Amino acid sequence: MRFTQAIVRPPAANFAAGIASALGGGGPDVTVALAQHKRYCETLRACGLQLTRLAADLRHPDSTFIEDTAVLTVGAAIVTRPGAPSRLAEAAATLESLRGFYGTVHQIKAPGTLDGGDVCEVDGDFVIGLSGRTNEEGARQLTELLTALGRKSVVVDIRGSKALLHLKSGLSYLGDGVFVVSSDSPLGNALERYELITVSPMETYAANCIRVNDDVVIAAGYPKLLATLTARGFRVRVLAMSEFRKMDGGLSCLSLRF
Ligand code: CIR
Repeated sequence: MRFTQAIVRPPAANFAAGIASALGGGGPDVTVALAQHKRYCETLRACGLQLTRLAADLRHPDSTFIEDTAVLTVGAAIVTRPGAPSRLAEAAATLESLRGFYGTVHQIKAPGTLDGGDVCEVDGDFVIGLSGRTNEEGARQLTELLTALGRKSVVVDIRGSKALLHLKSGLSYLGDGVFVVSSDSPLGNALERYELITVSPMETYAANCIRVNDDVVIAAGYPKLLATLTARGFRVRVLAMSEFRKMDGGLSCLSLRF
């Protein structure tokens, strides 16, 4: 699938007040995070995307992780209801912005909760993860909306995988039948039809990467995955993500691509 647009939101000055990674690693440096975000935006542009940049939001220190606020696919936009109470109101700005691109914008309603990080599109169909953020009702509403659009979806339960905040913390679909998955992926047989590139346990964070048109973007510091993808014929771009990692965010989380 080819993308032409992305919506991004830079980290606010109080980014460090967001929900930190349970894995530790210390608080993020906002100046470094801003520089990393700038490079991220430049890279999306280099991959052919036009960027819409929402204003940084001091009321929501996690709002740079804008992926969690919507699910976008060809012909449909669904604004989510993020599962962390401190993030619930982030979706309002996304809704506003998406109205400029989509005639109808659907919304997940209470008591449903759903984070975009738990939704992976695979050639027009969807995998939806039940997680600490996405509940059964949120997954049910999304499934219903997708079914009405003629799309198939499968719900998988990742709540037993404590290392995974979201479904896409441990898996990325690169297109052409290829997934990148963490070694402890709970999906097992669900993906048996696909080619799986399994990241080594030392490189688990790198399982969150993004295909943007002709390029794959991965986090810096994961040489094995870089070598595997390059050998497999992908054109790979590498971005420093250290400050977002400290807040449990990965490459997919920093944009809505459509
Ligand atoms: C959070 O805990 O919600 C943020 N600190 C990180 C969200 C990362 N988003 C994502 O994986 N889609």
